[in-house]
Amino acid sequence: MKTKAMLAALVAVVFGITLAACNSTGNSAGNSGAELKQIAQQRVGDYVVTLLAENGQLKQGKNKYALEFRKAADNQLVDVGEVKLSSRMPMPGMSDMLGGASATPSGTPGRYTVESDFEMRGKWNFGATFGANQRVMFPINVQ
Ligand SMILES: [Cu+2]
Repeated sequence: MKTKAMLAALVAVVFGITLAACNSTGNSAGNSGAELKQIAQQRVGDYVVTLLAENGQLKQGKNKYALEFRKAADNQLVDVGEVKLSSRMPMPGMSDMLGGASATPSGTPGRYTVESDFEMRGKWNFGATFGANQRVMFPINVQ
């Protein structure tokens, strides 16, 4: 009886671990396999816009990360057509430093792959224009 109970407990643990492993692979959306973590999120009209990066970090230099658009009502990913980006760093006493940034559809509607170049560490303003000229601006910290 005791052995049976222990065996049942073991089966439950193994099953739990398997489930957890399945969940984590299901959630990681990066094509390199590293887990994408949310950096910033904003609501704009009917949309929720989320910025995600591997390990939740943006680093000096070239970065590849993800931008997601969801309908606020049902939290489902939604295609928003062309997405235009701007990436600038306010510099004291001079004009903003610009970082090239582009968004391309990832293949999953509503999820875009972003490539950008941050020349310096520090605070950048990362903006996106989408849909019917809707705008979102994320203050981000580049490490
Ligand atoms: Cu700068």
